[in-house]
Order: sequence, then C-alpha cells, then structure tokens
Amino acid sequence: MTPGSRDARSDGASFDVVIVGAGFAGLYQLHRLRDLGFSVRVFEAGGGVGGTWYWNRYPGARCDIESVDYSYSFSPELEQEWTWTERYAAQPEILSYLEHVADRFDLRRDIQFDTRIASAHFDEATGRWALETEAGESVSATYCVMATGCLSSTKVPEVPGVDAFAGPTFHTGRWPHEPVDFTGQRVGVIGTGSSAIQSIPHIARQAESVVIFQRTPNFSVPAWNHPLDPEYVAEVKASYPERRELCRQSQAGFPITGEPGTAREASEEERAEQFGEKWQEGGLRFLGAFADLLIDPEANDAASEFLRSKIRERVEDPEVAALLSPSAYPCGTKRLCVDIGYYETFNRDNVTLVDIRSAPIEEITKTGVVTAAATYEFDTLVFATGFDAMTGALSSIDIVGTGGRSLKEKWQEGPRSYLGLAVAEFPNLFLITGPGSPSVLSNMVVSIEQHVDWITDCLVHLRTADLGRIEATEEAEEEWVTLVAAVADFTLFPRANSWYIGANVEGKPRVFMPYIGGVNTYRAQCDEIAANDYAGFSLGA
Ligand code: NA7
Repeated sequence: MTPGSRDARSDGASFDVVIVGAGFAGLYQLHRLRDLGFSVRVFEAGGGVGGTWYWNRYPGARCDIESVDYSYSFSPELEQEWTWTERYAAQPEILSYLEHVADRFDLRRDIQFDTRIASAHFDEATGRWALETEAGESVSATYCVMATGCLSSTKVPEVPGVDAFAGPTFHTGRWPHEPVDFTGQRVGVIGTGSSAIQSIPHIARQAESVVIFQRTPNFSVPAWNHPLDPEYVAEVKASYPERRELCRQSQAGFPITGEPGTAREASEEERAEQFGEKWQEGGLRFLGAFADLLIDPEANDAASEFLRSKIRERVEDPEVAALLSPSAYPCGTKRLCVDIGYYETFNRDNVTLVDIRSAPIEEITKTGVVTAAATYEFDTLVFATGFDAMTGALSSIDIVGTGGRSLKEKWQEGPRSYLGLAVAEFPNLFLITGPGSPSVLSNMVVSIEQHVDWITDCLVHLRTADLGRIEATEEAEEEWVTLVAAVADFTLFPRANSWYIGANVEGKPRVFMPYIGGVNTYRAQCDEIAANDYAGFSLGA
C-alpha cells in the first residue's frame, strides 16, 4: 500500500460522492465535500497525489503560469506558510506542494491509490452511479465527479513500428520516477511542443547527440525564470486577497492590470515597443501585448513576425532558424510555449533538427527512425508527442448514462456539455474543467477552484432541498455548445491544427473544445445559473 492510503479496499462500499483523480482538482474537491459532511472516496490511478505533476517528471518540466498564482487560494494559512522559490516552479516543487496539501488537510485517508476506474454506469432504478475499478472492485455513489485532468491521456506517434525500438523509450507524460541518465547516449526526440521545448535543453546538455524530429514548429517566449526575491514573496503574501480576486476577474486567470490597446490602432513603433516590453516580461504575458492579438489577423501577423525575428536572433544557423519559425498558423492559437534556452540549444554541435513535414517518419525500427529522406540510429527514444487532450481521459472510462449510451459514443462528433460541468443524459455526473469550460485556456488552478466551489455549492443546495438528482437539459447543452463554437469562431484559434481542436489525434472530430469567453465572464455565467435555481438543469428527488 502507498503510505497513508487506506488499508481497506472499497469493494462493495457506497458513498455520497466518488471523485476520480487526485490532482489539483480531486484534492480540493475531497477537502471541500468532506468538510461539509459528505462521505467521499477518491480513486487515483497513480501511486501518489499530483495528477499532471505526478506523471510529467521529464527533465525541465515546469509550470508556465507564475508559481505564486499557480496555487490554491482557498486557505489563507496555506498561502502564508508555503513559499515558492522560483518564478516558474519546477515539477518537483509543485509535486511537493500538492503532497504538503494532502498531508496538511489529511486527505490521503480518503484516497485509494494505484486504482484505475474502468467504468461508471448510472443505474436508473436506484438513481446512483455504479463504478468498477480495473481490479474488479465495485462501489456506488450518488454523485460522481470526474477530476481526471485535461492532459492526462498520453499519445504515442501513430507510425509503423512504434513498439519495435529495442532501446529504452520514454514518453514525457509518463516519465520514470528515477532520473534518466542520457550520458553518452544518442537520443532521438519526436515532437516539439511544450514538453519537448522544456526537456530538450536538459537532454542536450547530457547526451552525446540529440536528433529532434519536428512536424510543426511552435512559438516560444523566454521564461526569464529566476529565484524569487524574498521581498517580492512577502509583498505577494501581504496582498494575496486582492491578487486572487484579480485572477478570478481576469480573462485567463492570472493578474493583469490595465487594459491593453489594439495593435490595429498602434503605429509600427508603438507595436515594436509594446512587443519588446512584453518579451522582456516573458512567458504567456506576451499575448496580452494587444487586445486584438488573437482576433485580428493583421495584429497577429505583427506579433508572429516579432517572435520569428527573435528566433533569428537566437539561432545562429539561418536555415535552422527558418525551420524553427512557425508560419502556418497565428501565434497563440497553438499553446504558446515558455522556454529556458530552447532556441540556443540548436547552436550546440551535438543537436540536429530534422524536418519531418517535408520528409515524414516512415517507420520506427529496432535501432532507430526511418524518414522518407534518411535513417537515424539511436540508443534512446523520447516521445514528446502530447495527449489526447480534454476528452481522452474521460473517453477511456466506460461512462454510461440514462439512455444506455456511453459518453464516448455521445461525444463521437465532438464533446457536448453544459458549461463543461455537466452532460445531458448523465445525471449526477460532474466534470471538473471539462470541454466547454475555460480550462486549458486559463490558469488551471483558478478554473479548478471555481468548478469545485460551484459543484460543492450545488451539492449542498440539493441536500438542503432534500433532492438527490441533477441533470443538464438537452436544450441548455445545445445552447452552450453553440455558444462555445460561436465564441471560438470570433477568434483566430480555429485556424490552427492544435490539440484545442483535436487535430493532433487521428480521427478525432475537429471541434474547438475550451470556452474562450474568459474566466471572468464564465464565472459570472455559472453564478447566475446557480442563482437562477440552476437554470438549464432539471432537479429531482
Ligand atoms: P503537444 O503540445 O501536443 O506537442 C506534441 C508534439 O508532438 C507536437 O510537436 C506534435 O506535432 C508532435 N507529434 C505528435 N504526434 C506526432 C507524430 N505522429 N509524428 C511526429 N510528431 C508528432 O504536447 P506537449 O506534451 O508538448 O504539451 C502539452 C501541453 O502541456 C502544453 O500545451 C502545455 O499546456 C502543457 P504537431 O504540432 O501535432 O504537428
């Protein structure tokens, strides 16, 4: 047994609420509901708490939201006692934080680790969820909360021979717990998304050689990461209530003061100055340079060109710089990356960039990778090929609602939900940061807390009113799906083949999944619906 987890397994047990997942979302949901007297059990596939931060242990794994904001706001005491050490926390520090939270609030005693939920079926006769674990245990619950994460179902390259390689292979999203030593190794890395951009500089410093297979280049802005000055930390701690409120009332869940102007109205000099300033601030703040950056193609062109000019400054070989420069989509419409020395890594003698857009990978063999143009031999392969984002983790559980239809079947043409929180035909099921909510377009911790608080208030409301059933109506769901699509269509996001739109998984329907309305607007919409007697839901005994 994992230290601290339950000795007794759960077979046959019944609960008010079952929560699937013990990351940021599951931990806080457990804390809230247990405090209010609900009987709760969390099931977690991993051997410990942390979710994303438990699995993504690759070298260089780091948050791209500033750590003082990428943390819970629910406990003023926790806020004061925990001290972040860097501007962007690395994975071990975030995992320690979540372990601290689990211990501090005594959460582990209600979490069953190393347990994957295989199925969840709604039983119309009892009005309860019947869940089964992969090991065959059965439990039941009145309510089921899916805290399964948006980026947890890993994706390996869909190329022939993917299992054929004889040496070690690692996926960034399932990295071993022990550090991997690349010393003296010839390493191949497939993928150039955020995980690759963070890990490649580390791998290149150790390995004999690294070959990077790039299908689509990404835009990246420096993190300018640094240890946090104690005075700054003290200032943040002293002003946390206001800072958190600023996050909640912002578009993306991190504090931004002042209203940016539009690039359309700015002169060329003003644009250059603003981009330069935002570049110096570093990270995702770059996208806040102008209000129309993700709406107006011309504004975006200017920002994209600025970012490409920085790649040319950072990469010595002009041909490599050109290959690393995205041109096929507007900047920011695939997740903007935040790097520490990524581009400079291509100035090293032991690093080679291979363009697999012009000469695709044909096969992975026992000894390496064969592209349409050449054969490469490796000792180790790293798959930085991302996730079946937003729907993958939910679709991998056999979730069946009232009509006998599974969620996977219902979502065959793309995810449909009401608020990204609930799904018609699936009573008493809640999704935390599900598709149709701001989720991955925001500071996840802010969005998670908002959903957990909303769900908690909802369950208390049902209990107080002596009700035991809530279900999104088909009409409300249809209206919400239409709104999510309309808001996305107003922006440049649908122009990119991103994981936001399911383009990274073969056969996945092309539907823009997160809600771009902003965490501020979205929070107001959710609150209004609750205040309006849960408009769009049908409530029953
Ligand atoms: P991403 O951002 O989905 O990146 C995956 C990368 O792998 C991306 O460059 C893909 O190219 C590439 N890829 C995927 N499949 C293949 C195949 N079959 N062949 C070649 N290359 C492939 O995942 P990350 O883990 O880096 O980051 C996920 C999020 O975590 C990130 O956005 C942050 O929010 C944190 P493509 O672009 O699809 O052409």
